[in-house]
Amino acid sequence: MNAPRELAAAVLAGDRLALARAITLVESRRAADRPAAEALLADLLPHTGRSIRIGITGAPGVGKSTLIERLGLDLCAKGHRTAVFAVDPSSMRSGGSILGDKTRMVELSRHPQAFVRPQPGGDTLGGVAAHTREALLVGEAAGFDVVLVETIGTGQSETAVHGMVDAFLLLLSPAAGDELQGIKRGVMELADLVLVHKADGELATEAQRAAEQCRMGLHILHGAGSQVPPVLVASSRTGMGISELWTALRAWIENERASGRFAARRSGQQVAWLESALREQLVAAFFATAGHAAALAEARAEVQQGRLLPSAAARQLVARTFVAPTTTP
Ligand SMILES: Nc1nc2c(ncn2[C@@H]2O[C@H](COP(=O)(O)OP(=O)(O)OP(=O)(O)O)[C@@H](O)[C@H]2O)c(=O)[nH]1
Ligand SMILES: [Mg+2]
Repeated sequence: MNAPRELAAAVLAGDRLALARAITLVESRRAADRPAAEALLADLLPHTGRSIRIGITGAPGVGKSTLIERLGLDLCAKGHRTAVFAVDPSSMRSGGSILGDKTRMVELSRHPQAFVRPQPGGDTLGGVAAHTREALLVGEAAGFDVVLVETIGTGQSETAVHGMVDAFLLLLSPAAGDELQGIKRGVMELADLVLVHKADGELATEAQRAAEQCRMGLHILHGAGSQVPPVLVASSRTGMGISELWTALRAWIENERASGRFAARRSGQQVAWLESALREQLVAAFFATAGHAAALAEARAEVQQGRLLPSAAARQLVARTFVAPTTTP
């Protein structure tokens, strides 16, 4: 059961225990697990890429998890199979997992057509993003046709999540005037769709006004003649606007497909993934090369004492790596 080939077959057959095991394997930070993880992924790769991948971001507490649960349950009712992942920089610091201890997706986690994966804590952002990308592929191979990735809109993890999804949804609270100032311009620029959330009770009319303000803001941001992200209004509490959100997401993706941007974005993401993996592995290979620790310590001392220019020291260390025979990590 543990051999990668058997594990892959079980994942493809829809075995949930195998799915959880396979994801644990690709998320493992043990170097010894990498060959098995890569063998598994190689077997699964032909069965990936067929889902719709949606990233969901927004300030803490804006209701991302609640929306995912609501949308996820709706999608399951429509016959879809929904997988949920998270990239959460705050859990990387605390070592905890936001989906683990604060989950509001209780119902979705229990749904037979859903799979909710808490993020493993204690990793770097780059590490988590790489693991989430691979976990997402395992989910697709297991037959999930909608993948939702939650991330907090604080400015660093969005780029990583944007790099692995087909559509990027930004959630705003109805207090949009303040919100727009709090959300970094860069995050606004990444958004493919914007949703003013919690449009219920006393906030219902405020939410409509916020959406209007947001539309104007986006027109200025993107400039005349360019594609401006649709702005929607919804409440996960009442369910208002949730099916419209799905319709808008589908329409947006269909439009991307028809224009060729969908395929271009995915292939661009593959190349970007290659480049970041290459950088990571080069650094790892550098530190794994015999004698480099000593050479680096020596260079550090030289640089500290001002005898050697840091850029020149780096160049010498790199030259040494490419002259000497290297080992792969
Ligand atoms: N009024 C109202 N409250 C909501 C709605 N959706 C979520 N909430 C509430 O907002 C709070 C935060 O919801 P979460 O779904 O945990 O928000 P989040 O964005 O995932 O939060 P983090 O993961 O901590 O960033 C909870 O108390 C929810 O009950 C909504 O549509 N309307
Ligand atoms: Mg959440």
